[in-house]
Amino acid sequence: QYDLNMAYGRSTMVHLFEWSWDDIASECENFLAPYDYGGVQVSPPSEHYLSWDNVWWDRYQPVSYKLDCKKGDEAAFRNMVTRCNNVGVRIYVDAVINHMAAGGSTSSGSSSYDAGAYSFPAVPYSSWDFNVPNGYCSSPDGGVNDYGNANEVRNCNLLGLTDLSMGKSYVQDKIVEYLNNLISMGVAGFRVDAVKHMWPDHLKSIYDRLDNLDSSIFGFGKRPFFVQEVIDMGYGEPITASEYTYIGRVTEFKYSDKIGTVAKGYDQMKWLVNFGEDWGFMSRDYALVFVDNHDNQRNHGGGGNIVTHTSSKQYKIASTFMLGYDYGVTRVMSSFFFSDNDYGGPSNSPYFTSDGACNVNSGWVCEHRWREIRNMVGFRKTCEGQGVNNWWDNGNNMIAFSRGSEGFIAINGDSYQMSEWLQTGMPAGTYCDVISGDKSGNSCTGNAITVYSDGKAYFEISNSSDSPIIAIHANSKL
Ligand code: AAO
Repeated sequence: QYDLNMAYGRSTMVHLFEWSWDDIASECENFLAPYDYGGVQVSPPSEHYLSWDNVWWDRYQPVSYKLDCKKGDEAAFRNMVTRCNNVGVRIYVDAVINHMAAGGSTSSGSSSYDAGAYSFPAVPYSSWDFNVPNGYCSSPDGGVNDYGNANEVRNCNLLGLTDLSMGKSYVQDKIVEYLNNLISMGVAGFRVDAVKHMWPDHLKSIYDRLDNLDSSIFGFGKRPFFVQEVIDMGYGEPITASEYTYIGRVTEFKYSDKIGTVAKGYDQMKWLVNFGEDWGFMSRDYALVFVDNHDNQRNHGGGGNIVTHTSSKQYKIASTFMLGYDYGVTRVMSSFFFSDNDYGGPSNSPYFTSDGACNVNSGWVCEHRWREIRNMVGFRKTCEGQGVNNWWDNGNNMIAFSRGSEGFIAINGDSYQMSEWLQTGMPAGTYCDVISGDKSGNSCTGNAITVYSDGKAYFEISNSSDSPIIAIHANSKL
């Protein structure tokens, strides 16, 4: 199912990577709801192998489907879902259902397991429920080694992770139980992990058996949202993203690579005029897009030209374009600082500066709180349903466009100052630029832009600014 089931007009989710359930609940109330975020992708909630050295990826190694992970127990999870729903912010669960843990013996909860023997008694799964011990995997070492072999990719152990026999009705039953349990608590949908490693028809039978969402929150007959993680860079692997679009949305990894390529200056911004299907991306009706994700920001899968928070100017250019432009469902990444790719993040909660950003000493980056990004989430909400019009570029790296007559954005990615009169397509008036500040009562805390009766306005953007962008919209009008 492709619809996010978000509150009216909202369309952007944020991945609060490795945030605790308690911190997410507060963030929904204090920040996400007032700034028009529609939902949160949360890290996997299921009981998992617990590493001794605090790596983030131990959560991708389930031990059972109990909601007992290192960032909170079931009570905390339920409390988060309820508090977020109460302020109109949806929760999307990262569902790790392709496999169970690869090794280790300590779990985040109290369950014991023996990955070597394919034994996970807390589900329970036994060796009968896995592909490798039952001869369904043909690779000599039981691993996924050859992405050119679809059977191997789907029936062998990804990264040594014990691969479930998802064709078995018993295994499907257990997964359906797990997901339905989450639905009963009020979640709105799922980010499904490692989808390339599962057969589309197995996933379809599972999705079809899921309950409708809680009607007291979502209305009657609403189906869970799915975004399926398939890394398809278009490099000719036999498994493609398009095999999965008939059952739900799919991550468009090419978008992340290409927006990074442009933001880094390896391709001219003028070509963004038709960013989308014409670039070889999947239909916008199926795509979920992002500038970076938790894997490709640290070389853990995907690859390509990825921009991250570490190059803030490029990141702001890429993110404001993504949120301003009309393609796909948008997901904002929210990270913690790291130098070691395995580091699992701060144990303390985020804390904030007086202007609402995360204090860098807290260890949390909180890209979603950067003014340029959070205000473009509001821009996107205001412009929902409007097409891209009034495109302008200077033949190189300065671009501008409107969204119908609801919003207008100009970006200077060039090496000299932009000084241009542009047709905005907007009604006459004075608008606050939401990149340099906010609308506050009857004035702007940042720059103001005057749109004249002919729809034109003057845009001056310094190339040396770290945020070389101006954006105005109907709700930033004085
Ligand atoms: C950890 C250790 C492993 C150890 C394992 C078991 O790091 O060394 O073997 O435990 O003990 C996360 C971490 C993993 C971690 C795992 C379990 O990232 O490091 O393993 O938890 O704790 C493939 C999958 C894709 C997957 C990605 C990581 O297709 O689904 O690998 N992503 C998801 C999650 C991820 C998570 C898991 C799955 C597992 O988002 O966080 O892993 O639950 C090609 C293929 C891709 C493939 C990549 C792998 O892609 O097309 O499908 O992704 O290779 O690198 C470029 C790229 C290349 C790329 C190719 C595309 O050039 O460089 O990456 O082109 O054409």
